[in-house]
Amino acid sequence: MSEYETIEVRTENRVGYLTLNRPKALNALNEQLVRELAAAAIALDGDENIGAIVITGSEKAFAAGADIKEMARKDYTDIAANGLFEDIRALDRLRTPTIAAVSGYALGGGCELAMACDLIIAADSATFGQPEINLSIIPGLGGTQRLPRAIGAYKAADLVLTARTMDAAEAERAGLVSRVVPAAELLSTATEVAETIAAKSLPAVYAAKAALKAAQEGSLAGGLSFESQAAAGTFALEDQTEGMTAFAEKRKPHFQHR
Ligand code: CO8
Repeated sequence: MSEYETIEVRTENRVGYLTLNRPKALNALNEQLVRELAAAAIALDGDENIGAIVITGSEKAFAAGADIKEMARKDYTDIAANGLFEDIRALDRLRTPTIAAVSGYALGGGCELAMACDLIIAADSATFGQPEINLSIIPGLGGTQRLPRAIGAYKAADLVLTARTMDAAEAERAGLVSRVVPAAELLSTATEVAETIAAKSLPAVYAAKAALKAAQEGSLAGGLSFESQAAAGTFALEDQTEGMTAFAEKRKPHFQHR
């Protein structure tokens, strides 16, 4: 029996797959799901044989938000004192690249979960939005911070303040989505992207991800300084020698992830 009730976990070809599995609630995030997702992601991140993590849902819903029925009972003091879904921050600390493979609804906490990943690959059926304002709450899992960084202040304000949603094509034009593919090709494309990343030198990928994250978080000067240190660090890798030797010898590199 799986140790998790609300997600499914499998691994194949150096890729870990985490599938949200609360179909009756359109994969709405509850405390148990977020806790299980974080625990499974941390376990995959600690496995040297895993080079990329795919997070996905069902055809109808990546995740239709936080679980409104569970949240309805909470008041300010509950959330201020105990937090809510704080385990989701674990995704920010992963060294391994994460890919959200989004089909159907990615709303509220679902959109925020996708944005907590490094890449977002969307089916042409995907719908993104932050409709929290309709419930008289606001995004609380990163939406007001990551959406403006991804799509710009004015488009983000449109989504967060009016609750309107974007289809996959608009989300791609706006820069929220890495690639849009026909729904039937979503998982095969996410797998191809994940396996491509997982075949690279793992420590070089860690360095690239860390430098990309620095671009989201700090000043340009701080980010450039971080990048130059991280880039210098990749020259300490055995895989750097192998990668450059293989290029000169016109062959494929054999990375040892060292
Ligand atoms: N929470 C709980 N249950 C849900 C949710 C949800 N977010 N979304 C759907 N469901 C349930 C429905 O209640 C329904 O259950 P039942 O069959 O028992 O009635 C089942 O899933 C199927 O849903 P629908 O019948 O509504 O399916 P439709 O295809 O008609 O509609 C929609 C799909 C448009 C996605 C619709 O379900 C919807 O609008 N859902 C809510 C979307 C939403 O508002 N999301 C934002 C939630 S708030 C949030 O995410 C805040 C995060 C930050 C909190 C942190 C604070 C600190």
